[in-house]
Amino acid sequence: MRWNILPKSNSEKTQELSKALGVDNTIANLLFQRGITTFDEAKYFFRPSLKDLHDPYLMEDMLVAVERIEKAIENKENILVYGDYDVDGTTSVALMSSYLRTYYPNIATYIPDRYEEGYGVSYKGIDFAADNNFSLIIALDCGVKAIDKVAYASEKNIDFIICDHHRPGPELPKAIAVLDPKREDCAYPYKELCGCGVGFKLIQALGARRGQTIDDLLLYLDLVATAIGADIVPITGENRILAYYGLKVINSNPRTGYKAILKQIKKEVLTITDVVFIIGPRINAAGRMKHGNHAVTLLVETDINKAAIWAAEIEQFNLDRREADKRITKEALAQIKTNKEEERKTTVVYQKDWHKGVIGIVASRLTETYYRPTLVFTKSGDKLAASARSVIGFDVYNALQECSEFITQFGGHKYAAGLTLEEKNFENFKNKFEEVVSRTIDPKLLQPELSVTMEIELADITPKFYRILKQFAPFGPGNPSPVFMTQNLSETGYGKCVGEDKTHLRITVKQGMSQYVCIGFGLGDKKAIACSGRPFKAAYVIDENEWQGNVSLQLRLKDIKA
Ligand SMILES: [Mn+2]
Repeated sequence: MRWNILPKSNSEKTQELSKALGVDNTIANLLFQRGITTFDEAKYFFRPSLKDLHDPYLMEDMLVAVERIEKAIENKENILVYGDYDVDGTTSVALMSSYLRTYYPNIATYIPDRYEEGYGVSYKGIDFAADNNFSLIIALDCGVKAIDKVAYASEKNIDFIICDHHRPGPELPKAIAVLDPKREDCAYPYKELCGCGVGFKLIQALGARRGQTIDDLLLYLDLVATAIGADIVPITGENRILAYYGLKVINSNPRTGYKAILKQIKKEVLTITDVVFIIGPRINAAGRMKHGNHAVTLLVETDINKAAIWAAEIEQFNLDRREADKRITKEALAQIKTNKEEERKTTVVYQKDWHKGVIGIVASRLTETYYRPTLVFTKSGDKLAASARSVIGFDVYNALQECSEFITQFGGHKYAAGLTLEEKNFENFKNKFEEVVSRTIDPKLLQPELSVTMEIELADITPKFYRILKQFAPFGPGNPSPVFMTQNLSETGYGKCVGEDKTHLRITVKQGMSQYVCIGFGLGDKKAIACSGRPFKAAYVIDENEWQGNVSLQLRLKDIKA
């Protein structure tokens, strides 16, 4: 791994900040790296406050959206809450439908089928609305580009309110309201909300007209925090406040569906990372293995006994997903080996019976072994379908565009894309993709990079230091968990490989008077470096380890080098 050590600022300003806050220079530096340079900014960061949430009416079209929903309720219209099958979509639908149902019964939900209808607003969904006498659709986490579909609905006398966070095209759909902070004409001060976040702003606006305050809406923040984590939006500004309070809800009194999920998991306090890796995959598994509706059903259920049944169902989808994911990854790795493709610049694998719902996850996994642009194909109808994943810094969407002569259809963005092609074009495509990537990729991008926040000495890790560090959470894009680096470490002599297949490394590092236990997941092959008797350097995250009720600090190793 390449270590990229972020620059450290030693200006007078960091010293001023460290004095003003009463923290050491390392903490002041960590704040500076995050753009926090004054006492007030530090206060906003360390003490997230619901009072700092923005007025929802600053969002373009908000008032029209609220008035249309109020009119629908007055006229006893049927309202269809529509959203995608992923975590952001299903949590959005659960949020909006459960909020509206607290005072209006004629609400139904609709999640498109991942395989039959695909991503976004579908004609089938609109037909469903028309056939069942719905006259208003609230679309969440999708719709900002659904120009033709909104027009089609309009012909059938169905109005649309769109709550999206994707970048709009040159033209907006002719909906009653298009709520999207990324609209160029939208003055909303924070642009990085997720779909569920935009939905939350709409219920905040609806609530304000009914005399509700933010305290009345806190119970919806468990959903918002989950969507923020799973949709990989920056955890900065308003998102950080929503995630912070959402985690509090999850850890104190979450909705019944969460209680049912968490009952099956032994974990006392969930961090945002836990939410992403424990709750996220379970919600997603419904859409991948069966149908996203199952996730919504669980998220809106208020009866604990019923919720337990839905949660068990979802647990099974997740187990199936995990098994498929493991098996397919193994088969794909074997394919790369058998075909002796280790030296290529791309990974392109295909097997006709791989589950379409997990090929994206498998593509991500394969990049852990062969760090290069990756495509995983399976058979879909009479065509082949693939999920693409890239490496940091390389635009796989552009690369696919250059191969378009062999592709039937493709879409996506810089790091993830999907495509279909004719089976007869597979080999040509595979060769062309390899040719394009080899020609255009900067070779250094093919080595994974580790972003190191700062170099410190082990003696810098004091209880106070760690206590403040914890208050940097919740971590995520825009506010990464700090990775530290320390040089001149020695190992105390009991280092060993641990875990079922001995792939993890457990060592104790020492520098001067300080020593810490370290765990390095997947770093078993670095034992020789650590235990050579010569000094080495390590990059790590500081972590808490709880064992038999005792909490101690440990270092979670990211990498070590001689
Ligand atoms: Mn989204």
